[in-house]
Amino acid sequence: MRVDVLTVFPDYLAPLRLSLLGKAQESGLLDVSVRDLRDFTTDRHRSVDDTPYGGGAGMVMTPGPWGAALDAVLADGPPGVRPRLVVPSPAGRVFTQQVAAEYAADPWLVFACGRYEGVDARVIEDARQTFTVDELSIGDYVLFGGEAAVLVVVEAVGRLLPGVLGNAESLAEESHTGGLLEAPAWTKPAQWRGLGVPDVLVSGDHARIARWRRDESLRRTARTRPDLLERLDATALDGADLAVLAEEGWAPAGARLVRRAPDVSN
Ligand code: JEK
Repeated sequence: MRVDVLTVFPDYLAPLRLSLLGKAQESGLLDVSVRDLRDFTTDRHRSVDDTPYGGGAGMVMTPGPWGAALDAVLADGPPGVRPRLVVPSPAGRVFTQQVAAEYAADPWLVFACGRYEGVDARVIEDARQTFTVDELSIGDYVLFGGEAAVLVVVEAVGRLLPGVLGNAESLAEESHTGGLLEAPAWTKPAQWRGLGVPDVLVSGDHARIARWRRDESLRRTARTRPDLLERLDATALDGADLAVLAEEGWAPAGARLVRRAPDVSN
C-alpha cells in the first residue's frame, strides 16, 4: 500500500517510521511519503492560510498550495490507480474498524492534514475529479489539526495489511468476537500484590474458558458500551449469552436486544 501525507508539520508524522509500521515499510508492504505543504507555496512568506469569507474566528487554509501539492502527489504515484484522498475533519464521517478494513483494501491513500479552521472547501470539491474523497473524523472531540488523526488511521489500517501483523490469529479472533468488548487478560506471575488469577483460566478446560470469556465480554459490553449491544444481531446469540444478558437487564426483541425496565421487586 502506498500512503502520502501532506502537512505543514512533517515531523509530527515521524512515528510512522517506528515499530510495526516501520517494519511494514522495510518489508515493502507499506510505502509512506510525507511532504511539507509549505514546499508548494509561491510567496516569500510561504503562507498557507488566509481570513475566512463571511467572517468568523480563525484562519482557513488557502487552496493554491493544496492544488499544487495534490498534483505533485498524483504525478508521483502508481499509474492507473484512483487514489483515495482522506481529509481529517471534525465534520467527517466517523472512523471505525469497518472503515479501517475498507482502507486496508485500497492500494493508495493520500492524507491532507489541515490546521487552523480547516481547508478551503474548493480543495475537496476539485479533488473529487481525480480522487475518491473521504472527509473523516476520528471521534467527537476537537483537535488542532489532522496529523494525530493520520497517525491513528495509518496504525489501524497498517495492522490489517496482510503480512504486517506477525500474528494472523489475533485478526481471526477479532472477527468472531466482533461487536463486543473483549474479556480482560492475565499473565504470569500467578500472584501479584496479593492478587490472583481467575481459577477458570488455569483449569485447562478450553470449553469452560471460552464460555467464561464470552460471559465477561457480554457483561463488560452491557456495562460500558450499551450502544454496541443495541447494534448486535440478537439471532446470533445462544441461550447462555441471553442468560448473561438477562442478568444485565437485556432481552431479545426480534433480531435486536432491548433494555428491560430495572427489576424493583424485593
Ligand atoms: C482536521 C483543523 C482544527 C478546530 C471549528 C467549529 C465545532 C470545531 C477545525 N476528530 C477530530 N477532531 N478534530 C479533528 C480535526 C481538527 C482540525 C483539522 C481534523 C484541521 N482542525 C479545527 C476548530 C474547528 N469547528 C464547530 C467543531 C475546525 C478531527 C479529525 N479527524
